[in-house]
Amino acid sequence: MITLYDVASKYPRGQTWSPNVWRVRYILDFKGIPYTIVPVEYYDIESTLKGAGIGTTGRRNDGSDLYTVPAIVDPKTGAKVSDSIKIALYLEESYPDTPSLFPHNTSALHQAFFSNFYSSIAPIWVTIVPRIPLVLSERASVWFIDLRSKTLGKPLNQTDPVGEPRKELFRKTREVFATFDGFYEKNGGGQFIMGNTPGFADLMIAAAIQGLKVWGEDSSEWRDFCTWDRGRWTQLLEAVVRCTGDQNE
Ligand SMILES: N[C@@H](CCC(=O)N[C@@H](CS)C(=O)NCC(=O)O)C(=O)O
Repeated sequence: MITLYDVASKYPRGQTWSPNVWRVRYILDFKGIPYTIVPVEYYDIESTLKGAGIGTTGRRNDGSDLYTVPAIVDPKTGAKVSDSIKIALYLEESYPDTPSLFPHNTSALHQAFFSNFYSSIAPIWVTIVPRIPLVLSERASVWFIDLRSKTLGKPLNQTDPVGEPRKELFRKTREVFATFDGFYEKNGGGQFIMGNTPGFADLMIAAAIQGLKVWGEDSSEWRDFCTWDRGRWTQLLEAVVRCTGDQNE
């Protein structure tokens, strides 16, 4: 069975806050591939992945190696893969008898669509990152605050925009979602970008929406977001949850 390394949190076992990990979970669930989750504290990610023989996904600002979750080990093929998009493509290729993420040969379109969506909403994560320590264990939260304050060049609790810049950020993010709502509107009916057929872009967007829940489901940000585009985004999330089912064991 596939092992999926996740970042440990205060969430109940089997749940995650990380949009990157949600991407892989939705894909495994959608394809019906069983997996087991190994939660790893933030400060242990590097040593755990190194120990499992999983490679880096990049470099930190200071030039040191960066190890990230999600990462998977697949005993069926011996593959060890990190980076959510690489994992997605690996699963698509290695499990050809499962539902395709790219029906009717739409790999390029799905990837381009999602890539555009993701880079367009990227500025909003500045409001999520300072809230991540709240969902981590105490030690991991200290570690995270220290690391992010160093990489961001100021204390993490001073990075969340306030006042007019915050309003402007939300206005712009809402416009991005409205643009993508316009694309979904042209799908000929159904909740997914290809109508009634779910695909890669829907799962990836749902994972991003999961990430926004780090605001807190009782927060004014999340409650407001749920009203955007006539509730399109929470409905998409529900539709993705319905078509995936949880294969985590
Ligand atoms: N591009 C990567 C990003 C993954 C990522 O940033 N993961 C975070 C957890 S959500 C991580 O492991 N960070 C480790 C660190 O910053 O030390 C992907 O899509 O998988």
